[in-house]
Amino acid sequence: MTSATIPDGTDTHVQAPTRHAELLAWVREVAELTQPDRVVFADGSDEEWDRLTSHLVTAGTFQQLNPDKKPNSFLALSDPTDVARVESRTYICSRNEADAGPTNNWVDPTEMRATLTDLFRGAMKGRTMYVVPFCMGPLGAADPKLGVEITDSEYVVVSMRVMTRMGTAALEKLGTDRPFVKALHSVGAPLAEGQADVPWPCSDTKYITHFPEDREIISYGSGYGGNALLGKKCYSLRIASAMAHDEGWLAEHMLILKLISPENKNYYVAAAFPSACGKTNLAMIEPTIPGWRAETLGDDIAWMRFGDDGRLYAVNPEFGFFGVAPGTNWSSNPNAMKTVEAGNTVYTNVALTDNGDVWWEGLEGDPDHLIDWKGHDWDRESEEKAAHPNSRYCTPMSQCPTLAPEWDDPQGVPISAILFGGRRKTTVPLVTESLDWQHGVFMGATMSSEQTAAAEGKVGSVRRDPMAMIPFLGYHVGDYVNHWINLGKNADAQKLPKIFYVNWFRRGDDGRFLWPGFGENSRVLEWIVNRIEGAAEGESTPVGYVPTAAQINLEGLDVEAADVDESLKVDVEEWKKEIPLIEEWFEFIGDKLPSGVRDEFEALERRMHSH
Ligand code: GTP
Ligand code: SPV
Ligand code: MN
Repeated sequence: MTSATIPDGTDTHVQAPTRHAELLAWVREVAELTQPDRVVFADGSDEEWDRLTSHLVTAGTFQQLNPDKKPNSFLALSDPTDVARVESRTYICSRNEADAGPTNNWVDPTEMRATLTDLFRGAMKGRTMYVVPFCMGPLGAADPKLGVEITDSEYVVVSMRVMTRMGTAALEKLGTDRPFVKALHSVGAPLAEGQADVPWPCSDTKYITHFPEDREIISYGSGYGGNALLGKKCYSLRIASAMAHDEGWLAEHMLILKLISPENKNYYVAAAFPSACGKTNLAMIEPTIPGWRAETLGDDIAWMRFGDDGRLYAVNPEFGFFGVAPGTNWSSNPNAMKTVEAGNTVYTNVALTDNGDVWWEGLEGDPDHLIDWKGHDWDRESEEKAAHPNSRYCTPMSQCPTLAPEWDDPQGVPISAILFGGRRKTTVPLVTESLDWQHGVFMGATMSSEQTAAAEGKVGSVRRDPMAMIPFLGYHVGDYVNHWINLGKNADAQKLPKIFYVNWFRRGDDGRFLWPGFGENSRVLEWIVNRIEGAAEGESTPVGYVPTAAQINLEGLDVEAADVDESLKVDVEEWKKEIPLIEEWFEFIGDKLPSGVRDEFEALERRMHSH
């Protein structure tokens, strides 16, 4: 189907493989503004992958890894200033400032569009402009969630092929008039006539902007992950959360996991932990307790809506994993290792070994010599880390050995439990069951975590991060929490998932983790499932139901009993220190904080005082 031509910056014309009038008009408009040397529609084929990866190798962006170790896989080393999401440069440009809320940067949309138009003028000179049609979630959905990313980065095109259902199939779904999210991206590094390119083009000026009412994204200046792969955080969380608020569903920063009990019963669990706090690891868990098995449905994002039967169903909108490399190894996460070993993987900012393989801190092996993520020689005496703490692998979900067979089902899977969790050295017990939905929403709304390397900022400082969504909300945080409360009010309480709060990261005085984590987290999951079935005991504490060490299955676990006790301890004096922090947080949220959450806070205070 060739029916339209697109002029590029050199006034040659490209045959466009679509008759979608709005798409064609937009592509034309962007090409005229950005002046690329050529316009290419991405089809998602193997031929295209080979062509683009070869191009990236020639350009020096990619190094081909040793095919005996890592078939069809590549290493990219980014510019050292372009290594993580840039929250300070991320904007929600709602029409009214009040709708962006206190947690987001806001600029008037007209003003922001004017700024961006200036930046995008000629921004793709000397480059190719790719038009990348994609679908978030199964292509077979009745109402597929479509998008088109226009980008001048080949790295983005190949990464989008791994992370989304991309290319011809998505373009066919677009038909001639299906609505889609416009996602415009440029690395912001035009090339003058004859100017040589750098391996990782980007700009010091960065804007990651969202226009929630227009369902539109414009990103400038960064080539990295969540800043540039616009189907991920920008679409599937920030724009989708605004859609979900309007349409009565949820777009969440959650993994989706299937647990299979020794009785062969399936339980689906969704869990929200902030960036670099354990979602991928839990999504691919290998249970250590006999009889239990686990399968993976998603490791970062869940879209959830109520089914006709009144249960909450979750779908993973993504098609690949963009996982944290450091700490991933054959014992902590063997399934992630098997997924990447199958090949077809793009690594960013990990280290290169002398035999053309990759290495990062925490991986098995003790290399003498490496090329580090900055491209410098590295040996064991080196002070700097070989891999950046936020280095990542980008790998197809289909290669995951524990992938659940229902992963591509547009229906999704019915969720029995929702877990919230953060990274807290103190105070927060290993696991706490909420009293009911509203109390669970309060737990989610007040959850807190120590800052990680997944975004710019001081690593380790504690911040409130409701439902792990603070960096990803497309609207006002108070309206968001209220949306959660209302969904619970309108649902059948018996069918709602139970809500739990977990903390794998509590530490002893010497800084050691009190709980071994990883596969051993299956012991906590077993307690959670047994609570759902009414088959496990827990103690009633001021913060919720918390098991004693005797109430969870510790058989065969090689840990000091005192550490397990400490990991489960509810220390009311420590919790009292949280009270002013929560008050401060509520003040920050302001008038839109739902009364139900305030009621839960007052009830918590009362329970603590009468304790
Ligand atoms: P994003 O992709 O940024 O959203 O991160 P994520 O939530 O998927 O985090 P991931 O599973 O990649 O884990 C991040 C870091 O936490 C890694 O270094 C892991 O080794 C570590 N981690 C994960 N689970 C556990 C655990 O149970 N205990 C401890 N101590 N560390 C863990
Ligand atoms: C996160 O930071 O939560 C990620 C990585 O999953 S990114 O795609 O950069 O957002
Ligand atoms: Mn994430």
